[in-house]
Amino acid sequence: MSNLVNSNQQNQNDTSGSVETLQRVTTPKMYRVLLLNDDYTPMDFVVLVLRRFFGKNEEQATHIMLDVHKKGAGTAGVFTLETAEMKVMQVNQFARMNQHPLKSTLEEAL
Ligand code: TYC
Repeated sequence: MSNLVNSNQQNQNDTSGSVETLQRVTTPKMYRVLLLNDDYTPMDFVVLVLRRFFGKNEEQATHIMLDVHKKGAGTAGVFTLETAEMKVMQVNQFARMNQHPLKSTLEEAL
């Protein structure tokens, strides 16, 4: 599927791919930022991360943290690719700086 706007004169009457193209132009792909469970990062630190980088309140952050703790992974937020990549970098750097093994990653939200 093309990410380009259909501006080529020769292709003006070729509507194949137009719906997908318009959807892509107007609706960016979204990405989930996941937090991964581990055995060592303190629960309070994960709650802090969710509040600091994902704008969660104490109750929301605790709920997400416990979900990750029980299930192995969970969604901290859903963003465009550029923002999701930035959040992953910030979380992983902040965890490293505080010597915790906490990791975040991203996946396309379908
Ligand atoms: N499992 C950790 C503990 O028992 C807590 C934890 C939760 C760690 C979520 C990482 O993404 C995480 N201290």
